[in-house]
Amino acid sequence: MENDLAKTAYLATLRHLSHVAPTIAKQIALELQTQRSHLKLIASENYSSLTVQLAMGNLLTDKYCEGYPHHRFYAGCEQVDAIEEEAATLAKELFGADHAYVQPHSGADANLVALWAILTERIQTPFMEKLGRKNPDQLNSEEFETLRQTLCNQTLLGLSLGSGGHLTHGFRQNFSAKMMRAVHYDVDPTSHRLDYGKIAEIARKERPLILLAGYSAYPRHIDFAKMREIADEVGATFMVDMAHFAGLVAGKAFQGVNNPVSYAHVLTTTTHKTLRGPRGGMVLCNKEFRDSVNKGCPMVLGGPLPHVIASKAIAFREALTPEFERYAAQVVANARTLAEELIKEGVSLITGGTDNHLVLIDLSKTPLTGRMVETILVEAGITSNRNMIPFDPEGAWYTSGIRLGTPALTTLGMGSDEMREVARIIAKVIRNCKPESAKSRARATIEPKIMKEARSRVQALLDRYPLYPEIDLEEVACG
Ligand code: DSN
Repeated sequence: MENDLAKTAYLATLRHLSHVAPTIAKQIALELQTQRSHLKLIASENYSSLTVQLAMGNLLTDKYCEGYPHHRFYAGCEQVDAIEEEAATLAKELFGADHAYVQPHSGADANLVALWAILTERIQTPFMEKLGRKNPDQLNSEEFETLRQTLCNQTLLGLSLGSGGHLTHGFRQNFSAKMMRAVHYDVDPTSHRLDYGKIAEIARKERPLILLAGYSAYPRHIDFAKMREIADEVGATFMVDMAHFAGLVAGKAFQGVNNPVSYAHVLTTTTHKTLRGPRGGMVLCNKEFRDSVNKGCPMVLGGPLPHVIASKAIAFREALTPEFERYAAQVVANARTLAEELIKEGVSLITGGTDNHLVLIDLSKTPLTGRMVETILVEAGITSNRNMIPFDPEGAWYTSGIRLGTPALTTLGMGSDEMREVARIIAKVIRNCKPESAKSRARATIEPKIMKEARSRVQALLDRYPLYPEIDLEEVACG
């Protein structure tokens, strides 16, 4: 995938670090070794290209550029303006969006910017207009307090954390539930799928300012046309958090009513999951929200990271290629094969399968918790994460679920045969795993013979699909 120049530059950087900061270089090398010795099945992770990584290591990190292109609070932003405009233009082309704001440092930050922009456009602006003032600075204390209370009392309706939503979708311990009045919809208790009739019923009762769709752990498609209809019926702004599946949208694996871009007023995403870019976030929106979204920094965010924005531009360019479309289709095909084989092997899945890149194993009918299985799988050389299943009796720490995702293994080049082997290894580990004691919800045991077999089968897969084969750590001499 990478050319010789990228390899040379990457190795030179590591070699340099090993001279000037051996402890840091050593941890980077160890991280590579760890990632090389495990099958990465964390649904929200991926492997970015060496070029995406290299683009972040430069002097752009030294530049302050609060504001947005051609409207900055610092001098000397001409180059940063050009880079940010290029990244935004590529993002718009990739997703077919009216406007792209590429500054958010993460998906959570992107969500904050989006919520704030919607509150600004829909509540603050009309409030100011009614009083004949331009901005909140011109309000007296009493008026400002009324504005503040009005903003806080607006309703956000999103998928509950337990049903696969995200912390920033109004989870009570998160800021999103304190800046607004948060209410939730759940998945159906039996099918574990979204029930659009029920969502419409809740929306009619709650009259939300914002209807939010999107997930971190929901293995099925969302019908965004239906969600938009609900939003329109109750006069809500429709926001979609596509952090998990943005790469599947960009790569055209999600089309029609499953592609949210033409249905949502505002969309948010991370750039490092299925999209395979640098760690970061982004907001897409229609023209109505553009001006408020652009003011995300400095009103919501700290200073932009121009070196990361440069890398986002590289990633968007990579995602505009036919190779990326093939990748996105394979991510979905691999998840489906993984799910089918797990079921064949007797593993229970939430909703009985998947439409996207993730699979949610249901351990609730076993004596195991997600915490136990997560730990045992890491010993076997598989990284995944424990995750709540809908209405989880074990809560968020121990959980009754394991979330698996195919974006990273697909990047390595794995296909259906490999997914079947991965499923069989995981199923065998789960079948042979037992709680360590009646009291423990965290620790499990497994026969050493089974563990040894699992490890060697994992290693056989890793040997065939090496991570960053261009990088020879011996050459770097930082170990
Ligand atoms: N941490 C991300 C995930 O794993 O889904 C969401 O924030």
